[in-house]
Parts: sequence; C-alpha cells; structure tokens
Amino acid sequence: MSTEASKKAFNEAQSLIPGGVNSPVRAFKSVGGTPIFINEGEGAYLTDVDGNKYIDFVQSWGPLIFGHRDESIEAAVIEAVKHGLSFGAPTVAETELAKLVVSFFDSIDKVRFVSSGTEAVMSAIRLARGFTNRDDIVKFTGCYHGHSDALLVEAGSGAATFGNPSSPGVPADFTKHTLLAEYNNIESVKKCFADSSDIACVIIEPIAGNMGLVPADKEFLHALRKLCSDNGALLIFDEVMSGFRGSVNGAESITGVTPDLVTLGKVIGGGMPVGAFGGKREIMAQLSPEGPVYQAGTLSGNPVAMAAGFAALSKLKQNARVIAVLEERAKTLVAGMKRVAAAEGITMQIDVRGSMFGFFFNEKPVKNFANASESDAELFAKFHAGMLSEGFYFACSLYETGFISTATTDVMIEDTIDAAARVFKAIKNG
Ligand code: KE4
Repeated sequence: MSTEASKKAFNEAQSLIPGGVNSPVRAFKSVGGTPIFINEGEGAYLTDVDGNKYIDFVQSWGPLIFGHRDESIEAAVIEAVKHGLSFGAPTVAETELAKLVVSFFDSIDKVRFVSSGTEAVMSAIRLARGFTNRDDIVKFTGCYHGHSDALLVEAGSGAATFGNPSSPGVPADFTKHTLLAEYNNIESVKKCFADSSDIACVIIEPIAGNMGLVPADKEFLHALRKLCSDNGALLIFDEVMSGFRGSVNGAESITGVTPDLVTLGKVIGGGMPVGAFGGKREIMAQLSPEGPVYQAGTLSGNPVAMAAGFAALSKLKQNARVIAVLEERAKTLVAGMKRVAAAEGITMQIDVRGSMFGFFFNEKPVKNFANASESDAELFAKFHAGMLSEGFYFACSLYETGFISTATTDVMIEDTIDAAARVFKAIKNG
C-alpha cells in the first residue's frame, strides 16, 4: 500500500499549518507514521489521496452515524445551499432542529445552537456559573470537554495523547476554579464539595469516550446526582460524543439520572459544524437575550448546518431502533477482536455503548483514566498501523472511541475481525 501522496501532502501541510493538521489528534503522533490524507468518503469507506480504500471506524470522530455522503443529508444540504449560506438572522430551520432535539431529551426544555462542542461546553459552564452565582467547577481526569481554558485540566483525547493534559498558555488563574475528581469514584467528588462551597457545576461525560470508552457506573452517576442536588450545584452531562451515539434519548434514558444541562455536538450536525447546549426552562432563561448570561456566535444556527442536522436526527426519529442494531454489530466486532487477540496471547478489555465501541490492551478492567493509561500504547500503535495497512481505519489514539455506522455491514465486521487475526499474528511473530 503506497502512501506517497499522503507523505507529500503532509510535508506541504506542515510548512503552512502547525503540525500539518487543524486538530492535533489527527497527526498520528501517538501511533507513528504519516497521517493519511483523505480524498473522499462514501458509505462506510474512506479513500485516501493515494487511492487506498479503508473501512472507516472513526467517522469524523462520531458525527457520521449514517456513513459518508448519506443521501438524505446530502440532499438537505444541497437544497439549503440554494437558499443562501448564512444570514446572521433567525431562520425556521433553527426552530425545527430545536424541536427535534427537545423531543429526544426529557432533560431539555430549551436549547441554544453553537458551532462546536467546545463552544457548547464553554457556554454551558458560563451559564451554570451565572445561574448559581458560583465560580468553581468539577471535572474528571481523562474526560475531554473541548479546548476552552477552564476545561484543559487533566483532559483526555488529544490532550492525553500528547501527555499535556493541562496545556501551557492557560494561566493558573483560569484553572484555579477547576477542581479535579476521579471518574467512577464518588469519594473524590465528595472531597471537592468538602474543599469548596462555591461549586457551580460538575461536568462529566456520562459515557466517557476520550480516555478510550469508559462508561460511568450507574450507581456512581446516581450518587453524583444526589451530591449535586444536595449542594445546589448543577450536573452537566457532556454528550457531545455520546449523544445520539449511545442512545437517541441520552445517557439519562440509560442510567435514569437526569442532568440539569446537556451539551451536544457531532451527530446533531450530521457532519456539519453544530454544537448545542440545553436544559430546563428556568436555567436556560438566564441566557442572553432573555437573561444576563452572555453567549453569541456569527454562524450559530447556520441554516445549511441546521438542514444537515435536521436530516440526520429525522432519520433517527423515524428509526430509533438503529442504535440497537448498531450496538449488536459493535458487540460482534469487539468480541471477535478479543477472541482473535487471545489466540495470540494478547489480552483485551472491551466495551460497547450503542454504536460506540472501545478496547484496551490491558490485563485489568478500565474504570478511570489511571487504569486506561496503564494500557499497552506500543501494542496499540502496532495494531493501528497493521489494520491501516489491511484497509481498516481505526482511531489514531488509545484515548479515543470507535464507531459503527449504518453503512458498516455485518460482512465488513467479519472482514475486520479476520484482518485483526492476521495483524495480531504478525505482531506476535515479530
Ligand atoms: P469539538 O469542539 O471538537 O466539536 O468538541 C469538543 C468535545 C467536547 N466534548 C466531548 C465529549 C468531545 O468528545 C469533544 C470532541 N471530541 C474529540 C474526539 N475525542 C474531537 C476530535 C478532535 O479533537 O479533533
């Protein structure tokens, strides 16, 4: 498999763009080799600039639950474009998508659209601080909530990948209000509330996807809910990744825990730049121009992006069972990978939530970031490179999650397991 054109493209990109990429995790730094430059996507497939085809398990880090170039989403975008790209004025398209989002989440009465998950989380944090008139926030080591200053503390995803979970350039004054707790450890959260009476909110990925896939224990989330309620702090579920991937009705429908605010992204834009945050009426009423908490965006609610999101969520509305179908495929995939790895003496921890799947090369179960970071990163890199050469595109960091789309067929799943068997054998034979 030649990747000469990707190498050439990467060299040129590095002369103009820091690291040659517009988002660090794409640089393949933790797995080595040259990042693959993509020419196009179609269904379950990516084709790179050398003409190599791959089955895509990244799907733009989650948005493409219906695969690349879904007909109805593409048609909706093309139709919207014919009416103009952006107006900076309200459109009915925003209300229509808001209606859909609200219909899926019991916890959401009102929603505000922005252009990324980072913006959604940054805004939700400000809203929580404004609503409670408190300054401190609690996040969990290994959770990633986008790159706004207050959240770049012991973050997951790319930040963990590069070993700088707390980024330079963020003044200590900006993060002194960010308290850290350990995922799935309620005692660590109780300590935060003992240390501060000024906690505005606790933000958590209820299905963590940025330390690898590590779902929160149900009883932990229930205890977290009680702790927040007892202390007058808001509970924020960051479902930018897990929203419409773990369940169409949010983690609240799986766990029975109702958050005060939810942040969303990825799938709700159908592949276009959309983020959102929503919650109960009385909290959202604090948001400008209704209330005093300021938040704004030139392209927020962009009509073309709204059309893509509406098409994507409409498909989910018409066929909510799709997540259950994708979950079965995800389970088949990781169980098969675990089986063929074991045949070569390699131990894998695996997990699935809806269309999200994760795996660790680790002897022990993974319940938090400390456990995840004990996984075999070198073996992960060899696996990633081997699968890539076999035509399977996995996330280029062990601190990420894999995804199944409706375009990922059962045959593709079996082919992936067979390829994994060859890769593990080659790794073992050195
Ligand atoms: P964006 O600003 O990248 O749209 O969303 C930030 C964000 C917030 N919350 C959660 C739970 C997220 O997973 C993300 C972004 N996810 C990463 C993938 N792990 C985006 C990929 C990247 O950074 O390039």
